[in-house]
Amino acid sequence: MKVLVTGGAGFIGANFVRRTIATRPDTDVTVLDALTYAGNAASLPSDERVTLVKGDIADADTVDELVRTTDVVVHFAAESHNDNSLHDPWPFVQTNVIGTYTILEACRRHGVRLHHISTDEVYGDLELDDPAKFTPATPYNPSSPYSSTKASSDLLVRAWVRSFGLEATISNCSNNYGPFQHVEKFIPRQITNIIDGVRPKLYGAGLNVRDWIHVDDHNDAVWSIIDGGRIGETYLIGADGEVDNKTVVETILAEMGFEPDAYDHVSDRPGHDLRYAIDASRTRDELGWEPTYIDFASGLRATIAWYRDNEPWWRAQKHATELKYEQLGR
Ligand code: NAD
Ligand code: TDX
Repeated sequence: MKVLVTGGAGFIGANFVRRTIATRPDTDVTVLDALTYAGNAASLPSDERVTLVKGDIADADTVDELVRTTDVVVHFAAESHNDNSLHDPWPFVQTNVIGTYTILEACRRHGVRLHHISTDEVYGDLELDDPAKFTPATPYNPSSPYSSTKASSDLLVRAWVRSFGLEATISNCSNNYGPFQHVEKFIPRQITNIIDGVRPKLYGAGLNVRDWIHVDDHNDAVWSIIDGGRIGETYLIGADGEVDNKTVVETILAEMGFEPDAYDHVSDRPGHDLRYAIDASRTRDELGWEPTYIDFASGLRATIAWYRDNEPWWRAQKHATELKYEQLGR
């Protein structure tokens, strides 16, 4: 099988490529990635079954040629960071909306199967005491330029399935953690701050809840959907990993040998979503998928060890990332 992975030099995409090469000997991978600030060729395995093409998903000619010669497209490429979207929304509209449109048109032209990767943030947020979780029937209600452009891309995929008979599936996953995540994101930012002797930074009171899942569990679910998912369906992916941000920071500090209160509160993110929570029962019941990283603390411990052991991978990004945050006052 030939798989085209867009955004394969980013966090989740690179882990997907690594897992695919390790677990599916019959599959060759082509990565299409623009290598933006978030992409890193060094995240990819060196393997003759992996080819990296540097290019933009909104470039119709490049996309057409690659889609024409593949069996399935797994579409990860996106601008992915909420804080950046609040500072400058345009790249989010360009990549997440126009880029997805370009991928859809190429898949339509060549009759190629698409799996579209999306996020639980399309559903907006939940109250802390709401017993409900997001399901595939939850109405879309995105809050930020990031989540609204991801919601837009999902709606385009749904329309291409209905109107043009495109063979596509969608997954909406909760917050991922694990190796190769950019140091702008919450968990790697705090781990690398602590390594650098800087106190972790908690937005607002730190009561916001995220539903953490290990990136390998996400990617295993993606393969389950490609292998057995029903065309046109939306699958939610989550591992019942709800934790508030304050507890995450305290756990990281304790794991790294510091007092759990050795962090600072900084100004809150505008429009900050309060809580995300996924009901993944369709994905579990229909596809038999189960997460394997059940214990968040041990997954965090392994992630901390990875950042300690792989400083050359993240060091080059750290200074510029913290300069951006300084300008945002966070
Ligand atoms: P990331 O920012 O780490 O990686 C994105 C990758 O896409 C980078 O390699 C970047 O170079 C590439 N890219 C950006 N614009 C491009 C363009 N125009 N053309 C080609 N390549 C381009 O993001 P991530 O965290 O790995 O997220 C991957 C996908 O998963 C996104 O679609 C995101 O919405 C979704 N998602 C992420 C999470 C999470 O917790 N990180 C959770 C659910 C869903
Ligand atoms: O320094 C920080 N301090 C802090 O308290 C940072 C960077 C974040 N936070 C908070 C904000 C969020 O409540 O931590 C939480 C997680 O923040 P991010 O890592 O920026 O993730 P989030 O905004 O929840 O979005 C992530 O999950 C869903 C990904 O970035 C998205 O791509 C994905 O769709």
